[in-house]
Amino acid sequence: MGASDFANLPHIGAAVRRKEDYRFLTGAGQYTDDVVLAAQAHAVFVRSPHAHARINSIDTAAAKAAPGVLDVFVGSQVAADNINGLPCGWLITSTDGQPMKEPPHPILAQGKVRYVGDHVAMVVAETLQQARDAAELVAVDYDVLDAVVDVRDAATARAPLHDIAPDNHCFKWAIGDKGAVDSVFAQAAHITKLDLINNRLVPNAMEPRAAIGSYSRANDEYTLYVSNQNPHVERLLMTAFVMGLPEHKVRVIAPDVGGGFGSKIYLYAEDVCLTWASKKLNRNIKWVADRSEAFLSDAHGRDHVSHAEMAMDANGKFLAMRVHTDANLGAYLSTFASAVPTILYATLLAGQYTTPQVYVEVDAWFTNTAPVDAYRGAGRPEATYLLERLVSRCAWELGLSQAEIRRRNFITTFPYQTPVALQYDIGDYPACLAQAEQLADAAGFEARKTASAAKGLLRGIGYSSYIEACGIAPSNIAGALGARAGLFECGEVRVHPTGSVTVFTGSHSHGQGHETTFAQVVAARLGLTPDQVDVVHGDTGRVPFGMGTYGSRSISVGGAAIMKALDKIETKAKKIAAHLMEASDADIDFANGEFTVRGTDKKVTFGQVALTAYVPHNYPLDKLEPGLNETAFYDPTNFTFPAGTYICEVEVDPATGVVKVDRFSAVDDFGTIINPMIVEGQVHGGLVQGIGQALIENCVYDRETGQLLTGSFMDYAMPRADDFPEFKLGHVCTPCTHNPLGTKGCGEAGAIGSPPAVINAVLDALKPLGVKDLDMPASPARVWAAIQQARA
Ligand code: MCN
Repeated sequence: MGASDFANLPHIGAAVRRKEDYRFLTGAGQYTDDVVLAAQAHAVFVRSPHAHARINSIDTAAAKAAPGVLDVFVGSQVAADNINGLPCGWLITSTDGQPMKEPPHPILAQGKVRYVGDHVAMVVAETLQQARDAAELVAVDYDVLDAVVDVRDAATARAPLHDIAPDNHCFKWAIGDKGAVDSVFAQAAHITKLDLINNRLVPNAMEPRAAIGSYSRANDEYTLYVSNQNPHVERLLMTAFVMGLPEHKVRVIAPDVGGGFGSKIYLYAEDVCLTWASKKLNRNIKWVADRSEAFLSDAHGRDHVSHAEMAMDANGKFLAMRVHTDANLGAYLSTFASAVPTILYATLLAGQYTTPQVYVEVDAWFTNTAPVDAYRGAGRPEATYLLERLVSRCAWELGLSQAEIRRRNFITTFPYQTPVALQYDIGDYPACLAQAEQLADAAGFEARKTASAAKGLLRGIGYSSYIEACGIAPSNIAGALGARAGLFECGEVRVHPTGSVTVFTGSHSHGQGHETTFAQVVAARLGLTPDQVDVVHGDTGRVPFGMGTYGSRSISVGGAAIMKALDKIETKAKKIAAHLMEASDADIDFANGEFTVRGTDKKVTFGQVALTAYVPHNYPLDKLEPGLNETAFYDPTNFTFPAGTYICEVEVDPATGVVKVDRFSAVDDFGTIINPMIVEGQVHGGLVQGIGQALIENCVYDRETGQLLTGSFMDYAMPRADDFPEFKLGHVCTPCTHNPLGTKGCGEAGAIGSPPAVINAVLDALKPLGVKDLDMPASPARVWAAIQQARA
């Protein structure tokens, strides 16, 4: 079935209410902490209070003797059991001929701690309170070392973190033709330059990380319940790389998960510790992070320092771009960390524009901070922020409008090969910009600006035209870019005798509504209602295989795997229908849940075929197996490329520096939309995170001591509903050309496109005062200081 036929099926494009919401809204969700196993003990982790220190000794005697304590574990015990460190550097290699530095990332610290919150010991006790009390009794003798937290200080730090990286440098990665770019720059009519920082963020899922390790002596099997987006990969990493266990002896269950935003796609040390210790103690062991632990030990996001330059002709046509980025990796190389500032970042820096030459160089550094890895958008928000800030600055320097410079440079013919490896299959960027300007009433901006001025306020308008690569998978493309492993997705469709269906998917839903949208896809294909389709995910014991959810890949890769399984179901079901109607397979048509014999009025329903598959009657066993159950794996040929234009309007109070987002319009192209209500919710969520980054969210470590200064919601500001106007959303639809649904991912777009729109708006407002630059977050203090500096 082609993507255009698919888009016209019933249930596709329908705002079906989320099936999963009944259990969430009635308190019937089952999160990891809701799982209570027999004789469950509790773990508490002793964490480093220092950013960088040598461990002289760890004395666990008093803790072990404390009431209720079952045991206290330290790094040497883990190592003695041949448990390896966490896998790192999974995806990319250096491009400068030097090997990427892949220092060990021990499950529990060995000899040294490298960030505040690093795992030192695990206490297991009968109750949580007993474990907490005992953790206080673990005495660790540290020699405190100098710490470095800012990527700009990494190379000159006095005490390097890892022996194998004496200058704290992890890898260099470059893409594009440097020679060609430099020669264009040498002759360009105009060059615009920009230095900028992409601020570090803490993911802050509503449900903090949690896990339960469980071991069954009866069959020598482990079960790990874990709040994770990626259960099969978690199992693969844990068995193949860390614990050396046969995979079939470990079951990973990620039940309901209260948000992940990318921070739950990796294997964490706690998960390994709990699994390992469950056998040692022959007990089920639960650990639930408290919010402070989450701040300290969840992988953080972003943290880039970049310099960018655009070479243009006199008409503002982009000729070449060059970028240098220093990426902060934190204390260890987290599982996907090397992919974030490389494949997922540099390859997107061509944006929506025809810039013929782009060269990007990335240096990645270790610092005494929590590891940095994927966070909603992972690399693509950093690329969009840099490029869209640069483009608006180009416009201002050339005296063009933010819309005009974009229009002059938009790609308009497809497929389009960028100079940084990607081939965009389809899009309509001018249409997105035009619709966004309409929604935003861009024409009325000047009048609103005058009205704001009358109130003593400054009004600014900011544009951002983003593109992202979603549907993270294409093994061939990822491999060509240096990835060590490809990605795909798996789906199984099990038709039951009564004609209802269970779908088993390797995608994981932790807020995205897959139980509804995937059911819509199956119902549309088989002529059922979404209620007749149940979706199972998040359990390696039930789902054949999976690569999980991140990179807005689920509908376009996971959904496509299900479509492939449905193709197989349809082929087999047609054979059964042919048998029932005594016709040839080739003469059977299937539509709206009915099989018909072409040119006759003979028909049988999907339900009749399903029943026959399991209750065969005169079945042609020589040609057909009973059952109606198919599995498929799907590895796409390309990414999907959602794109859009966002326009933000702000009012700034020059007396206080307070920025108010007054209007925000977002037009996206997600190809075919399965469920517009869910997509709208995804965009809202992304926008809130992106605008949060632009205005208030900021993870700050003390530059001297390496202490996390923003370690709670008292200091790390989260956006709230009343910080936002009602978003105006619009859509352009150019269906993806290479997946059977025509979909493009929508889960990250809002977080990717919005930060530069906001900052461009703030800078536009402050232009009359002479403010040219501002880093995120544009907090009142920062904006006020920038105004004072410009006035001075
Ligand atoms: N969808 C649709 N039509 C489209 C595209 C998507 O109806 N053209 C639907 C999908 O069927 C799915 C939802 O929209 O129900 C999101 O789909 P998709 O864009 O494929 O993204 P994923 O499901 O792979 O979700 C991942 C993405 C990412 S990478 C992050 S980070 C993120 C996000 O989704 N984290 C989230 N959204 C989140 N939402 C919540 N509530 N919690 C998180 O942790």
